[in-house]
Amino acid sequence: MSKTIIISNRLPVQLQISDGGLTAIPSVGGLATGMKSVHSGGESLWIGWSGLTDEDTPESLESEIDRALSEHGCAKVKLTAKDVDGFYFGFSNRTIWPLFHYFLEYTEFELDFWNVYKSVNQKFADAIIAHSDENDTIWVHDYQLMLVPQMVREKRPNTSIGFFLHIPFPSYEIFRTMPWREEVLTGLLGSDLIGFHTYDYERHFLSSVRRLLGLDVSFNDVYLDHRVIKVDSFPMGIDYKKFKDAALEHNKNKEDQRSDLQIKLDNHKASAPDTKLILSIDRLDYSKGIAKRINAFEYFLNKYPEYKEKVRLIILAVPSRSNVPQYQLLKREIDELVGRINGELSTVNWTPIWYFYRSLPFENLIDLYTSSDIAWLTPLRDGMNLVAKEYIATRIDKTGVLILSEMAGSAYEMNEALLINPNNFEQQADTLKRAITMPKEEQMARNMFLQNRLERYNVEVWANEFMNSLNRKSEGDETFVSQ
Ligand code: ADQ
Repeated sequence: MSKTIIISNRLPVQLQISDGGLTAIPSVGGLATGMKSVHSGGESLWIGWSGLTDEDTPESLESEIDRALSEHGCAKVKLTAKDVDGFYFGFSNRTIWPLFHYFLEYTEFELDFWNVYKSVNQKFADAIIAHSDENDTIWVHDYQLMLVPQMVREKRPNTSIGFFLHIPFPSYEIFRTMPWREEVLTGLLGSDLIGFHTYDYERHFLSSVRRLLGLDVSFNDVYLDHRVIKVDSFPMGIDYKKFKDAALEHNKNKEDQRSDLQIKLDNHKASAPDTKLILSIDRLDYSKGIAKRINAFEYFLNKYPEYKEKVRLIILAVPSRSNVPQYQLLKREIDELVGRINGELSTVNWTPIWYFYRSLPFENLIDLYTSSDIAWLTPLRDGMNLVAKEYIATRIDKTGVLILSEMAGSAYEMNEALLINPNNFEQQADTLKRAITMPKEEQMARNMFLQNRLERYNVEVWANEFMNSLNRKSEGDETFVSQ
């Protein structure tokens, strides 16, 4: 029986060794939840890195690891600590991530990183070949694995291969600065279908293919040798029902079932009922514009001092890539900014910013989403931004205001949000005021449209549309080849 093979850097479960035994922890985040509907039963296999390097893994545990992973429908790619350094912390997060998010000043073009990236992509491709046959459908995910489609194609010329990029694809002017640009494009073009979150990313990719490889491009088809590669946009949705149901459940919770965080939030509301809670949630990443957002908050309080003691900004930053120097610097910058602003503006009754630097359990995310009057998300660049969608899905009574950066992929689908340019402090200060004073009826009218769209175009629909398009594509190709 043919199956679907999903490939991503990380698996939906991460293994940890504690007291000599193994623990499997479910991965949080968009990709893991998004692919759940495809990764069901015995019809699919998910291949990725387990989170343990070879050096961390005693040989005696190898077969136990394989067994634990296979219980979750997964198989591992073995990586050494040097692989993880050069491939993940190196080329993926010091070259591709900053370049594709337009942070040229942070982008490092290191030949050593590139060589490890190539060899690790080959390890992933080899694992796919070992675990699949010609009839299986392969779905490769994200910027860490852009060479894998072509590497698999060389061994399996007729296999159906899809690729989805979760981050932006930058404009040609940015992309062409990379020394290995042709190899990356050729790697991706090993696919039959290449998916992006937005039409803009799709156009940028096609423009690079045309100008750098000189290939024929017609609408969204690329012609390469005897193959036609389809390029399309598939904006990723969320598990809408999961967030809505969690919020409904949360609202039913009795006094004694509340989390410590919810008790803190409720006490805050009781003691200052007129104070608006403004929420910001992101991985701690320079692309998310957290430092700028804090500066914009200070600007707002100076421009509209009447809102001092009437608003509170909650910042939840999830630790991320802390081995990369830029992330360490950013962490320090945010610590200092929050400290300075709280030091300068706090009063006996009021601290302007509550700052949490940690990953929170799902229940606490729901506490924050449901208790906040405003979600303020200002990435400088973001492939999609699922937090914006999750916030809206939890607003059961349809109140709440979403302020969202135009630079997030989700802004294309969320027109009823208040869209802002994160570099424009004047506009952000005015938009915050507008959000604080927005009548309930207007909030509800906007959120009704947003919720309807999110419910219809949920993550399951996203995954199915991609897979259907890939399947249609391979059926069509058979006709093309046989003519
Ligand atoms: P990310 O950059 O990680 O994803 P995002 O899309 O917002 O950004 O997803 C973050 C996920 O982490 C959300 O599902 C959120 O619930 C979860 N999360 C956030 N804070 C958390 C916390 N403190 N504790 C636990 N979980 C938390 C990348 C791209 C995005 C793209 C996604 C999916 O950068 O642009 O939207 O992939 O394609």
